[in-house]
Formats: sequence, C-alpha cells, structure tokens
Amino acid sequence: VPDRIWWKDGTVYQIYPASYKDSNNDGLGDIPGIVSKIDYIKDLGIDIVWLSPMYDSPQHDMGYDISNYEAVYPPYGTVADLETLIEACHSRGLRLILDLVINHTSDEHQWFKESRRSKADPKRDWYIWRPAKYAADGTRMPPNNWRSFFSGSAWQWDEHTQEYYLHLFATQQPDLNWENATTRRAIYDSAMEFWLQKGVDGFRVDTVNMYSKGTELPDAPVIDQGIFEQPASSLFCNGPRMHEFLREMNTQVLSKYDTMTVGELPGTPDPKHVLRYVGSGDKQLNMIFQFDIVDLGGGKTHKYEYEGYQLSEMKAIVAKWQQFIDGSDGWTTVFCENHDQGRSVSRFASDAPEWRERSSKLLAIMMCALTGTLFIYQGQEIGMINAPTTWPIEDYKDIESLNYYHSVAKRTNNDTEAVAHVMKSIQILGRDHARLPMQWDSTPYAGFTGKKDGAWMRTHDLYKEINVASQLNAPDSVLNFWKKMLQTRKAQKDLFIHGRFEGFDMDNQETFVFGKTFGKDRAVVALNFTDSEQPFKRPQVQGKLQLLVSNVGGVDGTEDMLSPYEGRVYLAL
Ligand code: ISL
Repeated sequence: VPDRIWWKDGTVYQIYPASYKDSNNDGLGDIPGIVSKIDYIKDLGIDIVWLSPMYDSPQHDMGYDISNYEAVYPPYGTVADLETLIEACHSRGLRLILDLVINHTSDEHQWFKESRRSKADPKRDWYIWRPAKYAADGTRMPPNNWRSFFSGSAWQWDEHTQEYYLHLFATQQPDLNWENATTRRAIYDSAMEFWLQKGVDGFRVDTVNMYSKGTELPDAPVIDQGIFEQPASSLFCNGPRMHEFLREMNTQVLSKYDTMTVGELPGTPDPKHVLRYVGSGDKQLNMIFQFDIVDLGGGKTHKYEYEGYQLSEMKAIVAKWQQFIDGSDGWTTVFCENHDQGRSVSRFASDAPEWRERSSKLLAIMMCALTGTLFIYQGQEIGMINAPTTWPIEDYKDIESLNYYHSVAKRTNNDTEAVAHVMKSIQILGRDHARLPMQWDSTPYAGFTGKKDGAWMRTHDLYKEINVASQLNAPDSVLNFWKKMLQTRKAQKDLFIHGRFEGFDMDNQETFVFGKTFGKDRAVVALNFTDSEQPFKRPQVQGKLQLLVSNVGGVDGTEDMLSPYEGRVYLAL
C-alpha cells in the first residue's frame, strides 16, 4: 500500500496573484484579495494552495524576475499580509506553497548590482560572466549561440565591465552561478529558509533542472536555419551537477521541515532520468512537472509555430507519464493548465459555445481519474477559455509572445503568412490566456476589480456567461461538477490517486478509454474527444460496468455510443 503522504493525496490549486482578486481597486490582484477567497477555495475541495511569485520584482516576467526574496511586491501587499495568508490557510486545514525561482534573479537584485560593479567584486562569480568572442571581421560575438526562452541571444553585453552575462530568460533575468557554494548557501537562506521559518509548506520549484550548466557552455546544434541563436535546452538542462545540487538542497534545507516540492522539468523526455529526480531514496524532489502534455502541438523550432497534434499523441503522453512510476518508489503529477499555458478547454477539447461546458467537465473527469498529485489552475474550475481570437496583438502582454511575434515580423519583413501563423499559435498557446482576470461575477471587469478603467489585463468578453457567481448555485455547472469530481477522486483514492493506469485502443483518434486498477478494484474511463457520436468499445475487463459518474447526467444515448464530448467513469463490479 503506497504511503498516504499529504502531498500525494492533496489537490493543489494554483493562484496567479496579479489576476486572482483585487482588494484595493488598483487594477492588480493582491494578497488580501486572495485571503478573501480562501473559503471559496476550501469549499471547492482543495488541500494545497500554490502561489505564483509575489516577491518584490520589477515585473519584466510577471514576478519571475525577483529583486528581493524576502519582500513582497508592494502592490500585492506586505510580508505581514503573506503571514495572514499562511494563517488563513492553516486555520482551515489548507497548506500553502510558494514559487521558488532560483535559477535566476532580477537584474535589480542587490546580488546582481554588486556582481556587475567590477570584475573584482566579491559577488562577480555569483552570476555567469564570460568574455566576448570575435568573428574573423572583428565583430563582437556572444560566448555561444544559445537562444533565450524569450527570443534573441541568451547573453547580454555589459558595457561597464566589458563582458557578457548569461540569461536563459529575459535580459533582466541573469542566471545565478550555482557552481559557487557561497551563492548556493545565500539562495537557501534568503529564498527558502526565510519563508519556511514563517510556516510555508513547500515550493513549486521553477526551472529546477537548469541550475547546473557545466562550465564549458558549448554551441548548440543549428536547427533554426538562417538565424544565429539556436534552441539549446538540451545543453543547459540536466547538467553534470544537477543531482548533487538537489541532494544538497534537500539535506541542508528541506529535510528539516515537513514540506512538499514539485519541480519544473522541461527537456527531460527519458522516464528513467525523471525517476532519478523523484525516487524517494535519492532525496531530491517529491515530484515534477513533465512538459510533454503542455507542449503538445507546439512547433519544433519554436512553440509559437503551432503544428497541431493527434489525440493518439496525447493518449500516449498520458500513458507514458502515468506508467513511469509503475514498480518504482517515485511519484507523478497530473495537470493540463498553469500560468504559462493556453486554457485546456480551448486547447484539448472545444470552447465552442455549445460544447465548452461539457468539454470542461470531460477534462475534469480525465484529470480526476489519473494517478498522481492533481494540480488545477485558477479559473479551470469554472471552465475559463482562451481570449477571443478577435483580440489584436496589442491586447497581449506576455514578454514571450510579444518578443517572438515582433522578432518574426522583423525577420520576415512583415510577411503576412508568417506573422499570421505566429498570431494563430499565440491564440492557442499564448501564456496570456491563463493570465486574464479571474471571472468572479457579471459586474464590470468580472468582479475582479472595482477600478473604473479596468484591470491590468483585459477582461474576457464572455465573463457574463462564464463566472463563479452564476455557477455556484447552478447544480449542473462546471464548478459544481469539479467539486463532485474532486470528491469522487477522494472517495476512491486507491483507484484514482494511486491506481495503476492501463490504456485501451490507443490508436483511436476519437476516444480515450483507460482503466485504473488497485488490488481487486477496477474503474474504466471513457472519453469522447470529438463533437460527434462515437462508438464506445468496452474494453476486455472482468465484471459488469456500473456507471459511477458522467458529464451528461447519466448515460446520454446508449451504452455503446458516446455522445459528443461525453465522458463516463465506470466501476467494474
Ligand atoms: O517557457 C518554456 C517554453 O517556452 C518552458 O520550457 C520554460 O522552461 C518553463 O516554462 C519555465 O517557466 C517558468 O520560468 C520562467 C517563467 O517565465 C515562467 O512563467 C515559469 O513558469 C522564468 O522564470
């Protein structure tokens, strides 16, 4: 019997502070706003709240560029407000985890200010500085051809000290040098101990496999022709000292507390490698986010060169990451949304008016039936959808989308087709979709803010149709369906949270049918991912299938036919 550790059975709810609830009508969400919604979160059936960065920051990357780990971004509130939030969670039996962003800091962090002061500064080595290279014609070149996640070179020239510094993300997010033990200790003290001592219950660990980059920093192979900067994640992810660093972090800090950690693990397709991070014996991380599911459909040269995907690919990904822990002592996660992704209804099902509610419930069934710790993102519980395709690029705010859009426009000399393709990709995958203000009710700006001229980010056109207030009292709403599914998941923990996954008819492009088994118990889940009727091929399992839950209220049509976007969970008795 797997041990019933709180972070395995708990459901996590992610909050993006800028967009959750504005309590002081400045157009930006804040911590008192979150505190005012804790009962709502508890009532939904949540156990753990994950708060995206609320630290002090110049906000070039929505707070993932931290200028002080020990302070709160003033528009969000104060350290005292955060202590109130911890208490509000704990007094209701909820836990609170913070976002730990320690691959890089803001260029306005005191450490970087000192580091860039001179080559002789004691903190020079806290970041990754390298001399320029020179082309045959004498042109100054960066140390290698790595592309940053937000387009352009991953190196920034510093006039003052005449060297480049590395930034895998924005120019304003210099990478910390983890090779330096003093730096590592400072990170543990400032970013971790400071908050653990205040009672936070753990961390979602940003870009956790990028700390160790080796010291050679070789060029990446050229896959994006005609441009100098190349995607290089295979060179900076999972570097030589990665596991050593995480064991050290665990021994020196985490092991002293009853915490949970979930690390972001991009660029790591090999399940055996993932197990090294999450195996319980090795004491590194409790679980990770593997990226295959959210990368679905993204282009090979850049995510915003959308290529689309087939249902069989999605099924194979789910199966792979469900099964990688079979027979091991590792653990996994279940998620399809976060603040870096388009909304799941729009990406994986249908946000057409006639199907979007049913689609949201279909995905809720899938999420709640899978093994691992379940993460849901604010607004997912009411079926929030992507921004309308009528919104122009000017309504988007995210640095990743905007930089890529403008770089393609520039590179292709405003080629209509190339730019339209990027725009279409952003309409599906853009990070902004998840960052629209939370839709609380049908009052102006969805009840998110009382500011006269609106929130920092445009409110979704459909907030009157999709909001919390209207769903709370509607028995068949998406919100009430999520509540019911979360209860069902808990009531049948063995099967749904801990059971063994088995996929059926995996090449079928219309339906996803899978089984969950635990001891003698068995469930069968049938999901129709199309807008037409599809045959339900009953898998070869023993016993009679008894309907436990469905997203259409009983069986719509016949036993052996699934109606559009219908989802069912059966118990095999
Ligand atoms: O961005 C990606 C692909 O375009 C990912 O592979 C990326 O490594 C991952 O999503 C990192 O994201 C996290 O760190 C970023 C921040 O902008 C994101 O919001 C955060 O989730 C930098 O701190």
